[in-house]
Amino acid sequence: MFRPSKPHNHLACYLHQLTFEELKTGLARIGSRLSETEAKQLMEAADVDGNGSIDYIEFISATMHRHRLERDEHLYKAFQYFDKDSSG
Ligand SMILES: [Ca+2]
Repeated sequence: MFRPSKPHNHLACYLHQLTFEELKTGLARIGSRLSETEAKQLMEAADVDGNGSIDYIEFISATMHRHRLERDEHLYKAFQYFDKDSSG
């Protein structure tokens, strides 16, 4: 069955919250070289309001402030993966 690769419900991206498990799973899936420790640091750095999950705004803010991370583009792809997961 044909399915569009890019749904245009961008609002869903803003509403979806990533847990640490989702973050790790997604990073591994795209072949990220971030270690468990680095993933946790990313999680803690990104979770600005400390509610234990990362929303899209926090995610983007983290990648903007943390240029030492390898590839922001990689991380953005990761978020897109998570979003696909959440819709299924
Ligand atoms: Ca948060």
